[in-house]
Order: sequence, then C-alpha cells, then structure tokens
Amino acid sequence: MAKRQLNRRQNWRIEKIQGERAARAAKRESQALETLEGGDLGPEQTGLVIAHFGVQVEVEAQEGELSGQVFRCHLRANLPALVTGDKVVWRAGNQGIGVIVAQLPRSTELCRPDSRGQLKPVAANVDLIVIVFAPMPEPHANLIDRYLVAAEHAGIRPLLLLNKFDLIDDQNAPALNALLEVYRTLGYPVLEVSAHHGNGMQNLQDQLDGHISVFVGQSGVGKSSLVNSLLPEVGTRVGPLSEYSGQGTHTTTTARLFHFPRGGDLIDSPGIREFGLGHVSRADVEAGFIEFNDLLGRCRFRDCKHDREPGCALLQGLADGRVQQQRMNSYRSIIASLPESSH
Ligand SMILES: Nc1nc2c(ncn2[C@@H]2O[C@H](COP(=O)(O)OP(=O)(O)OP(=O)(O)O)[C@@H](O)[C@H]2O)c(=O)[nH]1
Ligand SMILES: [Mg+2]
Ligand SMILES: [Zn+2]
Repeated sequence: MAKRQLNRRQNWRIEKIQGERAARAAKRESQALETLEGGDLGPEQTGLVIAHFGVQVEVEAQEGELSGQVFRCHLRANLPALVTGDKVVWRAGNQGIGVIVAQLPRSTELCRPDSRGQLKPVAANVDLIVIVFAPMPEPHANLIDRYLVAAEHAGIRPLLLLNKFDLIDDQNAPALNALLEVYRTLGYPVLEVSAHHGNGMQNLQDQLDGHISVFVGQSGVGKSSLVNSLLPEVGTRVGPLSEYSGQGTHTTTTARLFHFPRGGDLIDSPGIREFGLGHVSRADVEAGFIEFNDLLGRCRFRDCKHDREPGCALLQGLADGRVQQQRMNSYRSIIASLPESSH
C-alpha cells in the first residue's frame, strides 16, 4: 500500500515536472513567434511539411524564388497538429525561419493511436502505404493485417514489401512463403527486395515513381535502408538490430519526406512495436478484410459475431477455404483488442 502511494506520488511529481517543461517550451515558442511576427515576414505562400520536430516543423517552399528551400517554421496558435506530408500556407522570416499560417485540406490521412490510445495522424496526402517486413525481425501477420485495415479505412492503396531477401534460408522460407501466399491470394501486390544486395529494387522504384508513399512497419525491417538504397545521396540513419532481442532499435524518430528525381515522394516513418486500432469500429475492421466483402450481410443473424453462430457466412467461408485461417485469427484478435464500446 505504502509503496503504491509512493509510486502515485512519484508519478504525480513526474507529470508535474513534464507539464512545467512543456509550459516553458510553449512560452519560448510563443516568444520566438512574437519576435518573428514583429519583424519582416515575406508574403503568404504554399509549402510542404517534410519533417516534424515537436513544436516546430520543417517546410519546403513550393513557389516563387524560394522554391525548394527548407525553413524551420514556428506554428501560430490554434493550428491543428501538422504531420509530414501536410500542405500549408506559411511566411518566411529571415535566416531560414518561418511561420505557419494555415493548414491546407488533406486528401488522405493515415492515423494510429498513440501510447495513450488517442488517435494521431502520422502522414498526410499519401496515396500508397508500403507495409515493410523482413525475415528478421520475425514478421507478425497480425500487424500486417492491422496496417491493411488502416489502409482500407483511410482509402489508401497498400503494397506489401518483404525486405532482406538475402536473409531467406531453408529454415525461414516455408513460413515466409506461406505468409506471402496469403496476401497474393487476396490480390494484394507483394514485392520481395533486398536493400543491401539490390534485388528487386528497380521494380520497387517503378512502383513508387509518381506516387506519394509512406514506408511503415516494425522497427528494424529496413525502411531507412530502403530509402538509402533508392536515394543514396540522402544518407538517412540506419540502426542495428538488438543483439539481445533481435528486434529493431527505433533508430528513426521522426517521419521525413524525400523527393524522387523522376517525380513522387517517399516518407520514411519511425518503426513501431504494436499498432492498435482504437479508432475503428467492428464494421470498419470487417470492411478492412477485403475477402469478407462478398460474405458480409449473408449470415443468418443480423448481429452475427461470426464466432460460433449457425448459418454464419464467414465461418462457411472459412470451411470453404474462401477465408484463410490466418486472416480469421487476425480478425478475431483485432476485434478482441478494440475498446468494449466499438464491438
Ligand atoms: N541482411 C540485410 N540487412 C538489412 C537489409 N536492409 C536493412 N538491413 C539491416 O537491418 C537493420 C535495420 O535497418 P533500418 O533501415 O535502420 O531499419 P528501420 O526499419 O528503418 O528501423 P526503425 O528506424 O527503427 O524503424 C540494419 O542493421 C540494416 O543494416 C537487407 O536488405 N538485408
Ligand atoms: Mg528507420
Ligand atoms: Zn457471421
């Protein structure tokens, strides 16, 4: 009991200190903004958010003589949270500093819940989600399925990308091939590449040219290594897998946008361990499993939970092989993880 109280008090202290720190940062930020706005600001113009750093963003000018130049920008109060890929209206100050005045509407928004379960956008205006996985760290079908649900929900086309092709051996090949087959059967595009050895990279480049893509996936699957292979001049940071756990070491800490010389952009994002889907309903999840499309609405009971009910079209689909067991398992585990209210 005493220990628990102490912990609670310690937590309170930590929260208080963090709160004070955030308040000081906000104050510094608003002072910097005031100085900037008191000085000579350039005309309003459009820009693209290419990276995000807590209270500031990096904006690339998109018009006029500054076009292509990058500015660290302060944000005016009352702006919504900006993310990489956002288009904005901004004004240039001096010495590479600027002010964001407004956010322009997004065509798409990829979201995921943060550590407190609150929904946060992670990238804006992308039209292709590249779900990266690898033989090492070991892929989780369930995580891939969660990304697919998020992609379908956001109306963004997914591409499945197995990286580290060079690490496929007799031991892991059967499981990997079975995994790839699940998605090929569903009609999702699947590519196999090696960022290190170059296999399949031209094919990947062809798929990305002209699109605005985001690389997502577990930490350590090689998202940043792929960026470096596609755009060698970028030299973004790559980190080793942990010797102890074989997992990635969370090397990339902020999503960053790069341009392809032949047109199109690529956003490298920080890897994750888990991907909750707190913001979607049961119906959203069902809609995210494309093989359910023809079957939904055909169960005997209108409120069928597709669990053990007689006359369930999904269970029949499972028996017929139209629904794959692994996908059914993912579906159930995703539903079980949703907050009670969305069931
Ligand atoms: N064998 C092999 N290793 C690779 C390949 N691509 C990346 N790696 C290694 O995998 C490790 C992780 O690579 P990163 O590019 O940092 O992975 P990431 O997905 O960006 O990780 P986070 O930024 O933490 O999300 C590094 O040690 C890379 O050298 C590949 O094609 N083959
Ligand atoms: Mg990275
Ligand atoms: Zn059913």
